[in-house]
Amino acid sequence: MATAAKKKLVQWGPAEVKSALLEKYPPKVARKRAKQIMINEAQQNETPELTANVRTIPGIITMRGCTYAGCKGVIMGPTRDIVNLVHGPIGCSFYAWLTRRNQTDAGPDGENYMNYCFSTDMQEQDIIFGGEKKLAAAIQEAYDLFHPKSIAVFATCPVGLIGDDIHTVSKNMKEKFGDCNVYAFSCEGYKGVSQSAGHHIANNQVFRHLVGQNDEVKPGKYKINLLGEYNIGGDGFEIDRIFQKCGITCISTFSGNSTYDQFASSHTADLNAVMCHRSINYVADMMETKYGIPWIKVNFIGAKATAKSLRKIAEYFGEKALIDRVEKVIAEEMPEVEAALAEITPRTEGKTAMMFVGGSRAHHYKELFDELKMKTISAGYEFGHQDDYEGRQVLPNIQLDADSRNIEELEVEPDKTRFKPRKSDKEMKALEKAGYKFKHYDGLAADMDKGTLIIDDLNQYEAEKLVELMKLDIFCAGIKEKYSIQKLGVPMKQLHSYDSGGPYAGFQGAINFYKEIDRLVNSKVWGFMKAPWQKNPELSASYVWE
Ligand code: CFM
Repeated sequence: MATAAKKKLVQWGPAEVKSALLEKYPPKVARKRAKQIMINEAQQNETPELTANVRTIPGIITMRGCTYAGCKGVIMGPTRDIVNLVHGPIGCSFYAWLTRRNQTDAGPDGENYMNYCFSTDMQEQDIIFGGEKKLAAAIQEAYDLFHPKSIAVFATCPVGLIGDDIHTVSKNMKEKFGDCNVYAFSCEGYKGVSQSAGHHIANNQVFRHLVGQNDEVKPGKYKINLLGEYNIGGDGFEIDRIFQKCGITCISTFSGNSTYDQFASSHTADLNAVMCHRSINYVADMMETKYGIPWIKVNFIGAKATAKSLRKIAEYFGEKALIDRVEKVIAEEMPEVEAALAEITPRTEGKTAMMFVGGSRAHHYKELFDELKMKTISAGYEFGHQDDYEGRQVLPNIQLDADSRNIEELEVEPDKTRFKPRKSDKEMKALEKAGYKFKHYDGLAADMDKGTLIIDDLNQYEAEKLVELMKLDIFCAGIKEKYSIQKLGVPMKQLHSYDSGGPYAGFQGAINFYKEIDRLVNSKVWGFMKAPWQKNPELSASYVWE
């Protein structure tokens, strides 16, 4: 144990690692990248230190996706009874078809279009002469075949370039049908610097066309919406199980295992619990302004975090019956979690991890590694904003660039008839006085140890360099990174798709995760791999003109 631990020790200090990452870049690129690599001080800054949500430097192999992916794939992808029709070349649909592992339960009505791939299949002649007629025909065809409640249309890059008016086409079809809500998303892939812009575009249209469409009051007590939970690998099923056990009514999940009606009646809930801050904070803010629903940040990744989030929800409602029931559920669920940890942590303690995922999981999954007594030595997001790294207190000091201004900000006002404060001013103040925080998120940096490296928009080159320099025990990212990391002799866990595993949320999910990580970090197979830099310590080359 002692010699193994010695061998694994981080041999380089963070400042040395940072300069080694930048060493090979041309000076201009190095200057830009330096601003996106932060040696963590774990301070709560008022002004952001790390640069984020900026364009990837051309030529760099980023881990990011496009704006269309963030809108069509991420926010709208898990909605089972809305036909998601892509206006564009077939590749955009094909490569987005069932690649994100959001699961769904087709429910008693059986209405589920998630396994279909709807596309207008744009051809050259549509690019030259315009594709609006083809889009109208495709909407008609989907309607005739399925009679869905709703059809969502998504723009791909060429649509914006040729100027097809997808909004007018959708509006006309909606009027023509009368019983099917049709609306469109201007989420062309190039619209923003990453998929994050697609989240914002999707949030705006979901708010405009879906939220508030059904005023019917749903049965149940303690009504919440869970925002930013996408049921990857069945996470949402585990969270729903826990909610049901606690007697908490989840009116709507945005958007794991969701239905049209859930969005339509989400404004009848009394609390918005936000899981993924990055992708859905816009909806939370807009619902608060328009309907008076407060929002809190929660996290159901990690057993302790799950317990904490449940207690936070119970405290908000403040009724003894709920508080007691939540405690009872936690007391019932935790022994199995603790037994698994007691068995596994002796084998995982002291091991090191790195996580580079989307815009919130690098933070959430740190909870699970903490529970395994593993150390997260470096982490970052593909497309997080500065508030996701350093906390929402930096929001007033974030300088908006042209790319961010390009994304529409909706003007929202309190609804004349439906705005209703869920708690009186006095009640809200009392909760805040007792330490309760609304509209609050501390971000990743606050939870990372001092001296760890926080890196935004990590790229292929830097990922390999980090592994070489820091000799870690497990690397977490996505499919694009998986095999290049494994070839370096380091186990790799996909935290987007979970490598066909999961769920990892809630209590049962935490146990699944502990077992999986135990298998990965303690497998001997990785020791047999030889990374290129182990075989040939340095490759040298020269340019032909040199
Ligand atoms: Fe939110 Fe997500 Fe994430 Fe995200 Fe995503 Fe995802 Fe992700 Mo992949 S919504 S930001 S755009 S938690 S698909 S379920 S895993 S990058 S960290």
